[in-house]
Amino acid sequence: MTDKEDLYRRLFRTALLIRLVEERIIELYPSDRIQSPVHLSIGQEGVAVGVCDALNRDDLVFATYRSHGFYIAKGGPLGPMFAELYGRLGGISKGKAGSMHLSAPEAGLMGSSAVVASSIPHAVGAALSFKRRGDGRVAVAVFGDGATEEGVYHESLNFAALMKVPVLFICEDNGLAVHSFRHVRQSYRLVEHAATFGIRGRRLEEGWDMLAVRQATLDALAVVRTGVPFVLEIATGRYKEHVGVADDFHFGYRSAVDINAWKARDPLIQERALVAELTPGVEREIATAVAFAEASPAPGRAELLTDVI
Ligand SMILES: Cc1ncc(C[n+]2csc(CCOP(=O)(O)OP(=O)(O)O)c2C)c(N)n1
Ligand SMILES: [Mg+2]
Repeated sequence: MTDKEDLYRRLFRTALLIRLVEERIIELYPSDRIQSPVHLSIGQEGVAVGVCDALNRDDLVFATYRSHGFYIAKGGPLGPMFAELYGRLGGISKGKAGSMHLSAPEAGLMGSSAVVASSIPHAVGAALSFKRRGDGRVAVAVFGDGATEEGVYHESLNFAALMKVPVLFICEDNGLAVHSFRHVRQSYRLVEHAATFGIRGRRLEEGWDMLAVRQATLDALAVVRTGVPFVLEIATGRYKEHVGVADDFHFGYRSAVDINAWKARDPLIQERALVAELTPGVEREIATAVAFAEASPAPGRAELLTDVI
């Protein structure tokens, strides 16, 4: 196998793991064992996989409530992730954080938050600390297109540009904030907007293409590692409803046609032979993780006030 084929299989397997984990979540959800709301990233896996593969393990990612993909792609442990969704003691945060606040600091996923845009300034702060220590690491802020409408996004760009810190801003542009399309919400284009702060940027249309995302991230990181911010906007498609495990075409705000265009290019749908070959191993990994969560005890009263202050 060539290096390129090897790389593609590695990316593909991680993307498939994310997709099948979220499909398992869909199956489990009606049983009520998952104790938190879930924001699925089915359709968006290529972004998490391509970005994280380009990073070093000690580069830090700060993400959102829609971060199962980034948690897995950055190398967070799967059993503790399921246990976290279950609200169990074996969870990565002993069951107190849930799906929307995943973290795996030892793997470089520093944190994620349900409050839109709130982890963006944290990434900028981490980047400032890396700069002061001169240790060559970078911080990555991951956020949706809707998050760029929050004031703190603009403040963060300004501060990052002024202080010249090594932060990569990754916008996952799925075109939607809940049920609202981007064109009715925004009068700016992200790359041009970043340029007004003196920040270089790029928009990538092929968010389904893991190799293209990885290469665009490597190119952006080459700039960031010189000690300046960069904005990388990646177009992608959310297949499921905003929050929850169902489809949402019956709401009438969008039609399946919009998403079918993404599905037609989605390697996890189109490359059936590779999916069939890799699925059994991935399913075994997921079964072990779910069994870990099922066996993990619920936190008792003694845990009520630990780790919260
Ligand atoms: C500060 C804040 N305002 C509003 C909300 C409600 N809210 C949750 S997700 C969301 C849409 C965000 O869209 P986007 O940033 O594009 O991310 P996506 O859900 O598409 O991944 C909103 C408005 C919130 N959680 N936090
Ligand atoms: Mg969005």
